[in-house]
Amino acid sequence: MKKALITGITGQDGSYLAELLLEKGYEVHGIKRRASQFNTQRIDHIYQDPHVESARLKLHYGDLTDTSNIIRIIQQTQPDEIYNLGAQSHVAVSFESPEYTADVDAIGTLRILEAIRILGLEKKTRFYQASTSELYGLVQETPQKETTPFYPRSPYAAAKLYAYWITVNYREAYGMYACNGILFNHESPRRGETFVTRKITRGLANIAQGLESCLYMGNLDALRDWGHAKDYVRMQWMMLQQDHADDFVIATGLQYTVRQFITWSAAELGISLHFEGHGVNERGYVMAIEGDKAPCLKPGDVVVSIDPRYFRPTEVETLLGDATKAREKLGWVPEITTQEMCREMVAADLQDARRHAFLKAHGHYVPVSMET
Ligand code: NDP
Ligand code: GDR
Repeated sequence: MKKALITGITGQDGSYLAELLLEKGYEVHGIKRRASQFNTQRIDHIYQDPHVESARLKLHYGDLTDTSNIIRIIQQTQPDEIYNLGAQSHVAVSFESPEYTADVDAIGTLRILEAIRILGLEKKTRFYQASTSELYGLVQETPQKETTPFYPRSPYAAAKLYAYWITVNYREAYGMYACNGILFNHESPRRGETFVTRKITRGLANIAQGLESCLYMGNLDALRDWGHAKDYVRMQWMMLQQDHADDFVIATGLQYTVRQFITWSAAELGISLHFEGHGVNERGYVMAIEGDKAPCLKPGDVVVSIDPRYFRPTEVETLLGDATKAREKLGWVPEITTQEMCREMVAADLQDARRHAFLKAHGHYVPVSMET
């Protein structure tokens, strides 16, 4: 039985990847952080009682900032494959906590690679690094592919740049099987609530149910190439099954604006939006309401407004990926379109919002957090 170790197993990608590897018969080890509240919601449905001998999902307390902890977990588990998905993954937050972001995202990667070397596992353990389209930042070429020069635009991207190159370096220096997946944005109903797609689907669903009144947004003109996380974790696994380690761009090859994603999400909820303008201080936009799916709104209500707090000191305006290499060498193509993904996210958030609205109507309301 193959063994995999996933850092970031409690995150969006970690949860989908753990599901996939369990389906494939792996023994899956995951690193979770100690927190003051439960933080395993995304993997609770695949939890296995560790007291049962046949359990194939095993969690270990740990942190990418803790070298001895990383070495010990890798020593104990002796994994065939390590997927390094753990990260302070929020670009805007990286401007607030740049040093921590560098420690986790850059040096955390080095810690794992060094642990593999210290433990003499260079020939046994294959390594996947969660690299990112943010490396392209101020884009030098469109669409972006494996050979496109990098130009990071945030502390997050600069940290991930180090992680990218140290992965390449350990492959070249020590013959390790170490790969970078340069993944463009990918989303799902499990996406963190503060990333733009989820913020939109959750916020609008709450508004449609009368739980909130307005969605405060940053740059609506940003263009992103959004895929579905399920498609992308499949590729993470495929990358570690090749004869030779290599780096691959993973993307859909289509891009849309944040505004377009808002429009789709609203349409799913029966809300038709009218964008009057998009200056920093202009109060946005809704307007006509169609159908009865959003009973709490009336025509003219403002449901989207711009809040300058959500603008970044340096923005990545446009990203568009070219995944030709992944298609030709690995036969990978995304199966879920951006619009289908949006529909799935809205449906999941609407279900949650309805549950909250029902509780509220019966006096059991737990406030939904909107601090994003
Ligand atoms: P999430 O933010 O959903 O998950 C991040 C995971 O990392 C969580 O499990 C989190 O734990 C864990 N983590 C955070 N800090 C530490 C730490 N100090 N030590 C150990 N674990 C830590 O990210 P995604 O699942 O969306 O992304 C997975 C990876 O892919 C990340 O590295 C991200 O940077 C990268 N990436 C993501 C893309 C995307 O569009 N989703 C695109 C390209 C790259 P906890 O649950 O406790 O917070
Ligand atoms: P990104 O994702 O920065 O691309 O990083 P995010 O969803 O945060 O932003 C996408 C774009 O939307 C704009 N935007 C807003 N973003 C947020 N979060 N909140 C807002 O209110 C808002 N309004 C507009 C942003 O300015 C940006 O242009 C994600 C993360 O998953 C990274 O870890 C990963 O590496 C990259 O995707 C690829």
